[in-house]
Amino acid sequence: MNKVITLIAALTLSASAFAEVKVDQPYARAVPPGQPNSAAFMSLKNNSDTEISLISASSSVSKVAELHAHTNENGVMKMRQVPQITLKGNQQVELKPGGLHIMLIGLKQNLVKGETIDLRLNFSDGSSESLDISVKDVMSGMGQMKMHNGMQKKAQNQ
Ligand SMILES: [Cu+2]
Repeated sequence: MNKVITLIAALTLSASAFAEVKVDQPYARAVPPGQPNSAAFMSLKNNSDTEISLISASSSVSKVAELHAHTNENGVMKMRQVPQITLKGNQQVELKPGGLHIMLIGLKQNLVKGETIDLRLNFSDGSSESLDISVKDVMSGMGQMKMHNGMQKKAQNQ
């Protein structure tokens, strides 16, 4: 299936003019009906010289939004909640499948590809940003690992 088209995110950022953190290409993972959880991803860029942390998030589509990280423990990908996602001065941090993400726990509705959901980010400097983010098909961590292995095989054959 062609995933390229889904890369064209419908970005409708309504960031505050005072926000020091720039949010780029935010999106949420489409999940089939009945799935209790999903996740949101994006790129965060700290445009100030001082450290700012993403300290919490919320969305009307889920009961809770938690900040999560993935760690690889002996080849097993594990997910854990982190208290914050720290952006050093002028640092850019990627939230992406298999890495840092915003976990949407206790979904109140289906997340359907092509739709838009709200997401609010709260930062340690007291600023917050309300985003409308698009829902896209995202491969699961498992799918990614399979693809990775496949690519390695291909490289060896060349
Ligand atoms: Cu998670």
